[in-house]
Amino acid sequence: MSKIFDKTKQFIVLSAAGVATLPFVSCNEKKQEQKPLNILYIMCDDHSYQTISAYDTTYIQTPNIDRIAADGVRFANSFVANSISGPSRACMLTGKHSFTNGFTDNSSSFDGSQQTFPKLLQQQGYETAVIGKWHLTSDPTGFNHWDILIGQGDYYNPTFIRNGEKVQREGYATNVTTDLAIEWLDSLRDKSKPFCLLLHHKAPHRTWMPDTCDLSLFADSKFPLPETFYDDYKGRRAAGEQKMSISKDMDIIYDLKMADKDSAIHSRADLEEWGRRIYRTMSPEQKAVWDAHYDKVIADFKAAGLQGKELDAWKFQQYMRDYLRVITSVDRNVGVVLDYLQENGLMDNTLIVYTSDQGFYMGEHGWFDKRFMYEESFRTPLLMRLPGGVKGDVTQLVQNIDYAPTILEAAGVSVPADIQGESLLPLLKGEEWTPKREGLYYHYYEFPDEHAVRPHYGVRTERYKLIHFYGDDYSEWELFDLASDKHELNNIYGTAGTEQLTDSLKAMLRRLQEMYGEQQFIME
Ligand code: SGN
Ligand code: CA
Repeated sequence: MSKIFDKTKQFIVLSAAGVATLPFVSCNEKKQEQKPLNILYIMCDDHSYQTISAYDTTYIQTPNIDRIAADGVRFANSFVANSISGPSRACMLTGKHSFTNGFTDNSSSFDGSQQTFPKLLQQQGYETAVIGKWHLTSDPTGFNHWDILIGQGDYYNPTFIRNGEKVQREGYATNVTTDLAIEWLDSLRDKSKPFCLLLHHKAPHRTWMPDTCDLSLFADSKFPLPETFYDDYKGRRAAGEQKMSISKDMDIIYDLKMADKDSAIHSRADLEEWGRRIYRTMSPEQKAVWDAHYDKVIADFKAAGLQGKELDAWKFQQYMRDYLRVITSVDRNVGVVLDYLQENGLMDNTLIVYTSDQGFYMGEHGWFDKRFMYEESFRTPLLMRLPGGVKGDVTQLVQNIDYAPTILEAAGVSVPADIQGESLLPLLKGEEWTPKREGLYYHYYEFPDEHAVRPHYGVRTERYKLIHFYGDDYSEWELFDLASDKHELNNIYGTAGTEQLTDSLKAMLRRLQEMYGEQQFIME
């Protein structure tokens, strides 16, 4: 933990209600008031750490998200337990691995009768809300207020379900979600209670549709192709079999918006049909602005007649432009919420979290999407700003099952013994932290839909990663030394000299599976 600045003048104490409070020093520093700790948890869908400037400045500046990092902790090694939306959200809510919380893939339905951290906070007197993407199929439980998108939700004029009632709302999803959050913070909640708000943007999920005001951004940018864009997947069978390649699977019409008016461009039949329908929720005014931008791009694309690697490179550039435009809107909207907290005196008693439901491929290995235990999708951005906490980088390996115990402990609510994650609060306060787990356990289950990534589980330590891809008549092990092979191109499983290392990682994997109760997945 490198501490840039340590504000240890403030201490967390417990109020009579059992809720954590921070001593508050008024402007003239004479009067001491006790303020309970609020929670603002912002989570985007598929927001890669590569596109947050607090992590990486290659592609974009995100000054507002960076405000959270600048005034708090940036987790430099933050990971998920299962790199896909619903499962990831269930891990985050319960503090438990997928197998334990029962939501293993996106076709699952969340058992809302189980323990979650919002429910525990609510029982201790918190006012709780979830606004935006939910994606857990069953209705939210443990929230005083919920206003959620249906499934993935639409980018334009999306329909929300507010406490059970469907309401279609005009506008762009990221702006609308922010407005609903501010409305709840400002006028719907019971202000006599501390709050816990889960603000879940659907952006920047596929198909990366920008707000009309951001369409012209990045038009002239040329983004560098990732080093591994033309990966040949040698020695990594499952990586070679996926269907999430920019070259082969990213659709010109559906993903890259080349839905020309004279229907001269064609792509995969089902995706072409969907691609021509992604505008169905737009108003004529929104569509007119959209067309004024894309019609020209479509005309240029047709005229260029690109093939092969030139077409691949064009697809990458177009993907990046749309994705980064969507991020620009996310960042602007994060700024709106931070400004609201600032203007309403809530900065000094609110824990602010920024994260994503998983990482995302920005062309690394030639891919979009997530799912694999490889670094870009196993990692996820994580920034936490605790009033009175430290600022700087945390380098220890942390995981999204740790969020629930961290938030509970910060709120002064006791952490139930069955939670599998470990509280990161000591790290936010600049204290020593030694996790009970020896390494990170990961398990991805969804197959074959939608991107043909084989189910796999594995363990990651600071230096090594061992993965087992499995299925009927399918068993492939991969071992990487991240110190010498950060892009995970060289599978050293089964090579001479790795026997002892492999045995010790397999033994660690077994111990982790035993600790988390998933022994039936131990395979040879
Ligand atoms: C949709 C997307 C997939 C994506 C999954 C899961 N297809 O099905 O590309 O992998 O969601 O994403 S789309 O045609 O509907 O855009 S997740 O983040 O929600 O798990
Ligand atoms: Ca996601």
